Amino acid sequence: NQLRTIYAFAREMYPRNTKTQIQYGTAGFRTKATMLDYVVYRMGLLAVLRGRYKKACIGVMITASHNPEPDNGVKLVDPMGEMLEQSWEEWATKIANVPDDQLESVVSEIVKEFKIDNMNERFEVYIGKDTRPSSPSLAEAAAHGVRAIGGKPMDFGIVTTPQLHYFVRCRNSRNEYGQPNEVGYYTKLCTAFKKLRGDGYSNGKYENTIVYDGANGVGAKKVKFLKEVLGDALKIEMYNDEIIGSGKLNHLCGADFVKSQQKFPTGVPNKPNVRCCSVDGDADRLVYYYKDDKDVLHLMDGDRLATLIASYIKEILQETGIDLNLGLVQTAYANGASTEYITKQLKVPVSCVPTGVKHLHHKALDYDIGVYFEANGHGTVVFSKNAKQSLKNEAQSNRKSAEEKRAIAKLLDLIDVVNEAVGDAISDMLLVETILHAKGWDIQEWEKTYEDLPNKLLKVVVEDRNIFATTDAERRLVAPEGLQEQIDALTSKYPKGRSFVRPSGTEDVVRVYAEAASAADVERLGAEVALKVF
Ligand code: NG1
Ligand code: ZN
Repeated sequence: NQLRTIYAFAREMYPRNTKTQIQYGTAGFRTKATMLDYVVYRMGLLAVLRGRYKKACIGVMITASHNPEPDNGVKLVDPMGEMLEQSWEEWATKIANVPDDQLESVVSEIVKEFKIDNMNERFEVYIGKDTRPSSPSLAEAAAHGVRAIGGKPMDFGIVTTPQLHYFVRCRNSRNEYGQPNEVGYYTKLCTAFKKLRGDGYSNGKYENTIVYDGANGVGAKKVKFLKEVLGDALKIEMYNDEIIGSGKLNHLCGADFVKSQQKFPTGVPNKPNVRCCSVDGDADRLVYYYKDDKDVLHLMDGDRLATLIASYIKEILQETGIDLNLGLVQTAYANGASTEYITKQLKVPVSCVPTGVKHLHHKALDYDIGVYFEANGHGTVVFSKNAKQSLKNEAQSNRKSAEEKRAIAKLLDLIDVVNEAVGDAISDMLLVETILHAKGWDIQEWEKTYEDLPNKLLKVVVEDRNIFATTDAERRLVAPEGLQEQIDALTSKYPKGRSFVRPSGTEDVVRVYAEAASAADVERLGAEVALKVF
């Protein structure tokens, strides 16, 4: 009976009137918003099935992050607030692409495959959306899908992607992680932030004001609340907070624009040497930057966030006298200088994994404390149960000196500033501000820790990007045959030369990354490798 409802509903309200195939990639489904109604409805169905299988609350987020305003997308959030488990991505792709009259049979197939025997249980599905004009009707489609198969949709309205991940995690942790709502989120993060900051809001070269670019999206909307909760503890000067439907979402501003164009965003006052930050359209990425007296942009991207955070955690860990292993996870896009700095100077182990947050997150869980960031500014810190437990135990222990106990308390507060579920621009900003404050640094001091190698990221449009296959965390090609040897020959000509080629998981292009000791060399190396790919 339930199956019949699903089908009838689909045919009437969300028919699949296209032949175009769509794929659940690293960022879920993402395309023109007008193409997504039926896909999102079906993700509502899948979320309930996943929830019954995991016996947990699942999330559905409607967003296309840094894409232009007419695009939209949908992704599912797993019980601990992580990205959907990879093996289910194939089911997502399958259920999204079958004709309407095969929906029933795919649902039955999933039920059978995963031996789902609790089809009458009504788990909650948490739904969130960004500020795109197309988001409300898509969130409604998700809720319809959830209801059609007997689940319980709960719509949180406009929230950042990381907020929705956080709510799902709280819900499934029996509220041990925090309260699954916005008040709970701001309270947890801001209480810890203020405690760490103490009474002295400025310190050394650190000034208590940050210029914030909200990308005309949810990151702007949400920072208004944050400002209220923080009060004087951090002065946030917000720009790019245009209203919904202005068409300006991510337009010439936001974290993706600043990082990929290496340009100062429009809409932000161009004052020299001022600490600025930008978030992206769903507030899960963050970059810092400033312009110098000569109008040159200095960018602190995800690699810089990672090294700053890891170095600070290492410092406090030493003060606690507790032996926990700390590690950093990067992708091949991390600047070689950052990897060298963190391994050789900070002596923190680094692992490299394929592109995609799920890979970074997964690897970070191998450490007691795992810091991970993509160069584009998406990342967070994860703390193992063991780490949290030993910190809590030692905080009470007689063996620890007063000084060590202070460090332990500091680290425990720092954990509460972090959204461990997923990379979170708001939480990451509070974390960076905490560290700069503690160190008494301005952004220039931060920049001095190491010097980035000149680098170049190019897109090459090819006939079929699927012929490119990689290995070694995407750092080497295994197909087409012979191409890797040619790349090796080119890179060996340049001091500190490094280059790799991989098919994009989100666009129909092949990406070429190049890095070398000088700007002139990197231009040459990038162009030479791109020509081989073309
Ligand atoms: P692809 O298109 O697979 O390179 C891009 C980003 C990733 C990640 C995903 C998901 C680069 C080079 N790649 O992946 O870091 O953020 O999008 O949004 O920035
Ligand atoms: Zn994003």
